[in-house]
Amino acid sequence: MYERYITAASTYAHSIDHLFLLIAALVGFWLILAEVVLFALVIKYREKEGRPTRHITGEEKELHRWITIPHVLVILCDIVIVVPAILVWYNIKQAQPPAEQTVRVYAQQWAWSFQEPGPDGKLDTEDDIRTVGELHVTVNATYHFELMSRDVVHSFAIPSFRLKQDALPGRTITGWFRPNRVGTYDIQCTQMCGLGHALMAGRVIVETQQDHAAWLIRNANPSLASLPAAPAPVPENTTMAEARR
Ligand SMILES: [Cu+2]
Repeated sequence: MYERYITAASTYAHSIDHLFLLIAALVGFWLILAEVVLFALVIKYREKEGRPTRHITGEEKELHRWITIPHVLVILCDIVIVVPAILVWYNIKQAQPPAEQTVRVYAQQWAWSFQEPGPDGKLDTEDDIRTVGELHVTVNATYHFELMSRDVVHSFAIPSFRLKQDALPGRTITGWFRPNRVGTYDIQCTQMCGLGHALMAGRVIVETQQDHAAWLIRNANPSLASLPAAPAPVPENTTMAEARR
């Protein structure tokens, strides 16, 4: 629905978008109605020659209704927002579908670094691939991430996935995403974390299974991972992991 303005590249992006639309529609309806009524009353009861000002206490029944009826309606609208909001929250933040891959994300002033499993598919083994500023993932695979901060509070955000999660020093926070569209998307820090906060950008590269497998082979250490000895030629957009070798 918002594809014209912002790409949706994860399985839960649309449920967040629908929630935003619901909130905007309900809040927008009450905003416009309240402003129309306000200005209509201001114009209707403006100062007029010979009309005395009426003292209104708000205690009369017919005046009280101007408060109680909108009040009840706004509370009903709150319920209409809260119920789907809890469902979306539960599906994204509480329930975690089983992971096909797990990656580790480190936030620090002022860069993102990542640890991904190498060709063996397991973290914390010798063929792990470490990158700075670039996360490579496979399309249509469910990823768990373990998010850590090395210094202050940061926030790991991938707007195209509608993913945002604070990173807190001393804690490992887990979450998940499932990219469903091949492409390169921004990673941002969305928590003021110091002078270089605005420069703390990265990107996530969602690639096909074949491209990801080729990237793994190019970046894993062949002597450690028992991989084909001859790595593919280094492409133009050399990653940090590639540059390290
Ligand atoms: Cu920041």
